[in-house]
Amino acid sequence: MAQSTILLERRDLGSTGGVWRLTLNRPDKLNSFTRAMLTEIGDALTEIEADAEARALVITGAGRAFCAGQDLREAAAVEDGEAVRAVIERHYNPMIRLLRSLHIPVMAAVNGVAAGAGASLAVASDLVLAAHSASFSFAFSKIGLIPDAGATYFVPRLVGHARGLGLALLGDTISAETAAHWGLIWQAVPDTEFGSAVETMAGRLASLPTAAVALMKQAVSAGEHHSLEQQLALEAELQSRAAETEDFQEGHTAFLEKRSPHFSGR
Ligand code: T3D
Repeated sequence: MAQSTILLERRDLGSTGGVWRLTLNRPDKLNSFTRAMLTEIGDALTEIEADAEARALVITGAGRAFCAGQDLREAAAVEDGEAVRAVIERHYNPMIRLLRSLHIPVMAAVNGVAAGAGASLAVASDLVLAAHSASFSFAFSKIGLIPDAGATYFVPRLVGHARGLGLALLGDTISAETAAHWGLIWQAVPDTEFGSAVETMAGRLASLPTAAVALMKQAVSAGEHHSLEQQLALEAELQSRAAETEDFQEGHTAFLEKRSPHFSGR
């Protein structure tokens, strides 16, 4: 696949699978999204989903930014409601759906500013690590738009209605440390430790019982809109499937043998 606006790499873990890394790669424009880039991201996520041996995905940005959202120069060229609807329905919404349906854990490694739909992409990931110098801005109101790419869904669920709506209304930029303090992201780490923290976390995610992770993600997502009864029934169903995995056998045996488990993801 010809790739110019993203970099896609797969680090082989031998018999236990591989870790994917998707780098948004328009550093001179702060990795803002063009149609071409969104198409490449969609293709990449489809390729990753088809990789039955994948164990984790890391999404990050090249250069000093994570992603500054929609490329506003490209958007200006097609500026009307139907064109915006089309790009959302053809690109942004499928990207978020694909990301959320991946069977593997997804980490956003936020190396710098995450603005607009770039911030939306980050918070749609399963776990967000950010460098202290990174920041988050749902700056849509500054250009007369509303948050999209799932931000109106994820942000209030992560930080609560008051802060979620406040971030949307004011479009304020918050630091990585504030984002962590508010529960928008998992952790903010000093810049000097960011690279190693990302590698360590990617390794941890890749060593998880991946089949159970997929079921866990399904359960937690469904819990957002289920009643307790529905969720208890779903947990029983999904737990019975987790209990049929090789990793459950390994985890159980490892406990009894007083050793660390070595999960294969199966
Ligand atoms: O429109 C639709 O299709 C609907 C979908 C909308 C989804 C959205 O994401 S809307 C929100 C779009 N994003 C923004 O509003 C953020 C715009 N960017 C900024 O506010 C600032 O660039 C930042 C706060 C992110 C960073 O500021 P700073 O001072 O660190 O950098 P800079 O100098 O502003 O940017 C550096 C370069 O990147 C610069 O290019 P130049 O002048 O050197 O050639 C700048 O124009 C470019 N850049 C940054 N963000 C964008 C961008 N170019 C195009 N689109 C951008 N979003």
